[in-house]
Amino acid sequence: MEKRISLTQYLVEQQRKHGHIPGQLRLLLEVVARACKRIAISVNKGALGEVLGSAGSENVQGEVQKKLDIIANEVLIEANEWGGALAAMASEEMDSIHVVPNRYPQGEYLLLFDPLDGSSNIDVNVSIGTIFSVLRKLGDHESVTERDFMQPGTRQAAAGYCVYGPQTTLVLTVGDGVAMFTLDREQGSWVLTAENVRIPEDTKEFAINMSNKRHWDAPVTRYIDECLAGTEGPRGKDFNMRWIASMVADVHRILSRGGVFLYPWDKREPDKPGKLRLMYEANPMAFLVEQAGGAATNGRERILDLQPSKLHERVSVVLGSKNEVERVTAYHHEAR
Ligand code: AHM
Ligand code: MG
Repeated sequence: MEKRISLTQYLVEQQRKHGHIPGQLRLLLEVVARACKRIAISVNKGALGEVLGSAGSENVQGEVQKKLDIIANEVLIEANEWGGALAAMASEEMDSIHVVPNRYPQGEYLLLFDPLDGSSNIDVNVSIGTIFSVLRKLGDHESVTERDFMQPGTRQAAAGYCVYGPQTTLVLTVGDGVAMFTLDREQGSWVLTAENVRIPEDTKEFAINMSNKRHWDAPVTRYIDECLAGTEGPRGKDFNMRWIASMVADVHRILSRGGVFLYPWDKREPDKPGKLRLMYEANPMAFLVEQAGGAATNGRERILDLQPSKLHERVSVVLGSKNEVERVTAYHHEAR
């Protein structure tokens, strides 16, 4: 039988090989992975665990919270606050940051997460996930504030997601390529199942919510119309479309076989740059995609270069196969 490599072994080897994952970061990633395991158990129980349906509350962004949104948020906070690696956390489900209480030691990292991404899929038994991003707290000041989180995505020390699908898979980067770990439920362990993940530069598959077509900006309409024109059109090839409505699951497909994902700005909410959140959705996904040889922009600029100005900032997202992302981005620049 082939030798199985666990998440712990992978991280220890990364630490030895490059010396760039400090012990605290390694511990933190293991704790996040453990929390994802607990969330996976709740997700799997479904109706039997009374975890489905709405919680009857709204988050800071005015979205109805599902029971699992809240459960996943609590699991992540509880698992992470006592470990000593973190100074504070931020989440899609919390208005402001959660500073590690003084009864625990303060660490040097900041953790951001979308505890349960793709919430609209929870009750219909379709893939959902957890997305996370790790930043380092800069400076040696004691108290931590929201300002400490305002760092561009290039500063991420690690990022990843866990997809709760037919398999539970943890996908991770510490800035040295992308690795995937599948949860072995019998053993309760994460087993390395893909390393040095690469996204093909070209693709014939796009992911966008087509029902918003009438609200898009001209460059997005141009790009999608050209894909839809198939062999007769300027692209000279047929395209396939997929839309899971869980960014985690759509990005997982793209990391597995290529493709391009778009959630662009649209006219429904002209004052918002997009639907997805920069700091705990777009940034971690952009880091993973770039580490796998793909690209990620907001239509004009590289996502990882954007300087955030608030925790729940929104952004347009175009990510995936490099040549397609460059094409969409060029269309935006041409239209300027
Ligand atoms: P959520 O974090 O509240 O679940 O929202 C984000 C999700 C993404 O996972 C997904 O790509 C998108 O919203 C789907 O949006 P839509 O329902 O407009 O297709
Ligand atoms: Mg989300």
